[in-house]
Amino acid sequence: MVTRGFTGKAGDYGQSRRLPSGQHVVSDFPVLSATPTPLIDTENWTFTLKNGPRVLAKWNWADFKALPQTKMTRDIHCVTTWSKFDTFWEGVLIDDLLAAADLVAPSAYTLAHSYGGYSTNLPLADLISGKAMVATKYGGKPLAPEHGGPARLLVPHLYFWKSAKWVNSLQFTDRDEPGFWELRGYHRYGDPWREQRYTND
Ligand SMILES: Nc1nc2c(c(=O)[nH]1)N[C@H]1C(S)=C(S)[C@@H](COP(=O)(O)O)O[C@H]1N2
Ligand SMILES: [Mo]
Repeated sequence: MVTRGFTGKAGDYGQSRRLPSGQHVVSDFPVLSATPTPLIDTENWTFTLKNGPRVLAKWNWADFKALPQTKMTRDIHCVTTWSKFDTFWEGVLIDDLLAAADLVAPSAYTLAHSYGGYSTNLPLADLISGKAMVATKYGGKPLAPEHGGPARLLVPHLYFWKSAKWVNSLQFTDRDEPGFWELRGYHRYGDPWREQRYTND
């Protein structure tokens, strides 16, 4: 499989415009997890929208799969320097979740939480307007457990640690509160195009 971007020399216009500084392209799909893979049965899976501790809306798997499903092909960029082009996902846009909950967002900041205890902070603005989804399929197939199945957040324009695997809730917070990696030295926002890898970048 050869495409123009991959074969161009360093500095080739097409690739440099597409590959953020300090990144290299991979064709495999590395697995990066801080914890063992939790095995979650879709029978028991739920996804909750919260405002602080208060539940705003909650879906089980069947209800979630009945929401509008959207396809997305995007490049992804991991802070450990690999990037993968043209990854193909399907799931529910955050816009469609908020619409289904008939919700006016109560704050501008969120924390995504996962089965297993992982979390990551995201401004609401980075989740809406078609930018992000809760993905349940990758490459046309149900999302594999090691990549976050049954469902993961996909926020492809930020470093991939923001795309919480095994996601089970999105919580509105009054302030921007750091999550798992942000408390351990990773950047609060994580824009790969500005190389926001670590806290003070
Ligand atoms: N729940 C959870 N989500 C997570 C992580 C994790 O350890 N736990 N790792 C993050 C990091 S650092 C990266 S690079 C991506 C890796 O996703 P992948 O294993 O599908 O490549 O998931 C992110 N989401
Ligand atoms: Mo990562």
